[in-house]
Amino acid sequence: MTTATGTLPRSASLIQDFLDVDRIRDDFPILHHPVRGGRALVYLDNAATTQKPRQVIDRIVRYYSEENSNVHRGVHYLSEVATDAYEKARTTVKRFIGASDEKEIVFTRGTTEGINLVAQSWGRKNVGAGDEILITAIEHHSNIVPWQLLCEEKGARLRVAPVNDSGELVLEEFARLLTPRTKLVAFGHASNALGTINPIRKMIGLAHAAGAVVLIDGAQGVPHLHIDVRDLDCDFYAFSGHKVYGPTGTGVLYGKEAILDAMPPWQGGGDMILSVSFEKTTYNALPYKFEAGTPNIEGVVGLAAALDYVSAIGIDAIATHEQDLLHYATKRLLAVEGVRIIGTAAEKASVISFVLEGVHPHDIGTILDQEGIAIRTGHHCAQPLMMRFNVPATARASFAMYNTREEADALIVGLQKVMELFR
Ligand code: C6P
Repeated sequence: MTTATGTLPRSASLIQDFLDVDRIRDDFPILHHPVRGGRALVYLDNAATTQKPRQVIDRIVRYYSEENSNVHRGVHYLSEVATDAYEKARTTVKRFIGASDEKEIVFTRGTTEGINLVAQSWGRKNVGAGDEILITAIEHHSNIVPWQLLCEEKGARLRVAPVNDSGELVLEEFARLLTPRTKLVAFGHASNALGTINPIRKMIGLAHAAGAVVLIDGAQGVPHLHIDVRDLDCDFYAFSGHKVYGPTGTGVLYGKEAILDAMPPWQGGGDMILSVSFEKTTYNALPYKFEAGTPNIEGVVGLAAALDYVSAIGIDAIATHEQDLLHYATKRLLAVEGVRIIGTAAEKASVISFVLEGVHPHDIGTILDQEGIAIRTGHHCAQPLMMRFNVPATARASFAMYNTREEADALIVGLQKVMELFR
């Protein structure tokens, strides 16, 4: 079974009907909404964003119908109700990722904002000229550019641990690149472009042994793997709500309390202060110090509903089902003439990147779209990784809890049509 560190279930392919997928699909109204002139939607773009269950949509409607107010500001009834809902959501997130305290849960707009927060606050304070930041070759731009900006500003050096031809981190190289100058190590839990699941427990151990602070980009981890930040012992873990069935514009930055406490605020405004005078401002306690301005209250309560939904189904059951789809679709794809899968790591999240000989990925995406099949094509915000594999772009199918083997079959039929058109 899935463990606290995010190991995938080994027996996945044996358990085809672990989830009641029909019942789950009933919870997602959009899956029953035809596209492209009446075609059934086959939504295989879940790594970009997941669809939302009725439980999340209804929660947002209820928030605006019965609870809407600003938080932490009013003494009136609605402000209390909204504040209560917002803070209860923090507790839900805390439990979901195994944090010790609500103070360690900072609400953000998404993974990107969480990483930028750490770069701008922790980074500016702790990284200096000649210091190093270590990332890996499979990072999303959101886990590259904030560090480049910081390095440029501080005269620090960005180092990159390589991946092998399967898209797996070369752990010995990663270890070799950790030096006494390494201040921070930042890596994805799982790759959005290839699916590779990193051996994060080992990586965290190595980074800590070298005296570095560790940030995990969990955008593609939280939707598929059980997360226990205390057990992992990472210093920061950032993720996006919209990739785990929650609303867009929501995210979480987990940080160890002592580390967050020592960090300066990164944005100024309402809610992050205790008192303001023209001479001096004192800052609010954690986590409010990092939540300047009116937050995305509706989004946060929707995110809590999404995490409750995932918990009720069970992340282990979801992982088992997704692994079944991954293995089934991989096998069927490999049987299609001209298909080459980019990213063949032993441990993968339910993401399959591929190219089709003689066909540009955008053409694949456009033709599949005419059949109602949604995949993503392009560089997946991981251009250095595309260069590593010598491809300008790939087609990417990514599976979620509501996908079925029949949808994987539809993808294969669609690809056969693509091949016929280009033959
Ligand atoms: N990847 C994809 O189609 P935001 O945009 O902040 O919610 O997430 C950014 C991000 C960071 N890290 C990883 C590993 C990601 O996959 C993403 C988002 C989407 O693959 C959109 S580019």
